[in-house]
Amino acid sequence: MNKAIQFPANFLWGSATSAYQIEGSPLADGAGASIWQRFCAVPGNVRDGDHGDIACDHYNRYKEDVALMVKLGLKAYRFSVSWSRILPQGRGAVNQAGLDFYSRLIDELLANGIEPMVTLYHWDLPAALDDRGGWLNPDIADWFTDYARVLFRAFDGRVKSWATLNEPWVVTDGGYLHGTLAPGHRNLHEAALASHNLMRAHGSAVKAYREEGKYQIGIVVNIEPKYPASQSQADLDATRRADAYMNRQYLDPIFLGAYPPEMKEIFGEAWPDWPAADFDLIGQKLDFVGINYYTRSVVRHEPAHWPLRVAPVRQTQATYTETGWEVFPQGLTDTLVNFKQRYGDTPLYVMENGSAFYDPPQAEDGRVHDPLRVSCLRKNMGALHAALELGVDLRGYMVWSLLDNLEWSLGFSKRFGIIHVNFETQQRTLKDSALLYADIVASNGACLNQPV
Ligand code: PNW
Repeated sequence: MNKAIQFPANFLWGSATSAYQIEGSPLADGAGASIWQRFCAVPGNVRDGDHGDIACDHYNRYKEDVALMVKLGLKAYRFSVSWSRILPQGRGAVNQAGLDFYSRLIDELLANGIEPMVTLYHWDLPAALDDRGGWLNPDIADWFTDYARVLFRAFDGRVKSWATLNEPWVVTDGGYLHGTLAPGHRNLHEAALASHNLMRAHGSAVKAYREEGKYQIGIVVNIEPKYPASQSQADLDATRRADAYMNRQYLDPIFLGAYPPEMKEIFGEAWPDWPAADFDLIGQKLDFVGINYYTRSVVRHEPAHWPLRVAPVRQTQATYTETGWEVFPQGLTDTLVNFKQRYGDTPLYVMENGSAFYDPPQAEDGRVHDPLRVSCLRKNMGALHAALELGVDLRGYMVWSLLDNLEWSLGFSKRFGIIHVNFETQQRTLKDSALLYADIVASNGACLNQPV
């Protein structure tokens, strides 16, 4: 933090979004429904009954949104493809009009010198596949691979950076263990199965990419470093379980060939001995790993909490964001350094990092002042730079998010954007954090050395 900040000349600065959170028009041009469309339609699932039917209307306004990226000087854009736009039934017939939308978006990015970074799965499973069991059906590894091949064949070359899954942990924990996200199940046995099938699907798609593609493929995981609330053995064990469940569950099988032993401690008989051959598939070599970092967690032993027996401990001196996440920039450095120590030198990208805060009403000067987000961004940049200084092979940073958007079950109530979206008028306004980010990108971080 003390050293003058200067990122490498080729550092890839960008922003991230996901399909269901911004696109709107979920059934346009022959698309099939996704589990998120279904989930939003059930009263009580999403705050205020919000849904993604319109969202940021990005499906129609993508050119305007790319123009905003140009204005900010961004060099990359991470977005996801909606599986059911490409394959309305999840498998079988390809919907050309769905491919055409992403083709137009990719062309618009390339014409403006912005590198497209595509995520194949950011949680919006085709509803037709959920009807066949979704992530619980072992056939999903093949369904996902067939879908991935369609995209590789259509776009590889124009797209040079692919990610299979966004945050498998959230897919399982929210979708199959606690039921807070689509498809809303709450079942320990299902969570184990969904996790393993996600990893099989990931590995299978990477394998297919080696036949179809020429550039880079990786995975994106969310990492939340865990710190013990005390040095008692019970708290240390709780920390180990929490870390295994959230952080090591998906990276260990890829890089070390096995799930953490804690999985059985947590899941008991719901965690089977998986076929050994699956780990050859899961362990495909990756070109990069994407890390999403938002917060840390200080944890203690709590026998009443199912199934981890872990409870978070609120930090009385800390700032918390609107999603209840502690502002803890040091955790970003720790996360990147820990990755290097445990798994070695794979190129890393921070694929998401950001914060939800209440944005005061638009000021008279027509600007959106978001001092808390600005402060977080500055601190996170220091933490990011510190990781580079410590020798982490870090290639780029994607801020979450380009636009305020549908924050899943929290609806539109939480704003993560560096660009404000008025959801009544669809007007976009750069927040102060966007202006700061533009300066960071233009100066490769050097602007952060000036006193505020
Ligand atoms: C990520 N957690 O979700 C997602 O990739 C984005 O789509 C989302 O909008 C963003 O972060 C902000 O929430 C996460 O509980 C959801 O640790 C939950 C957690 C982490 C990431």
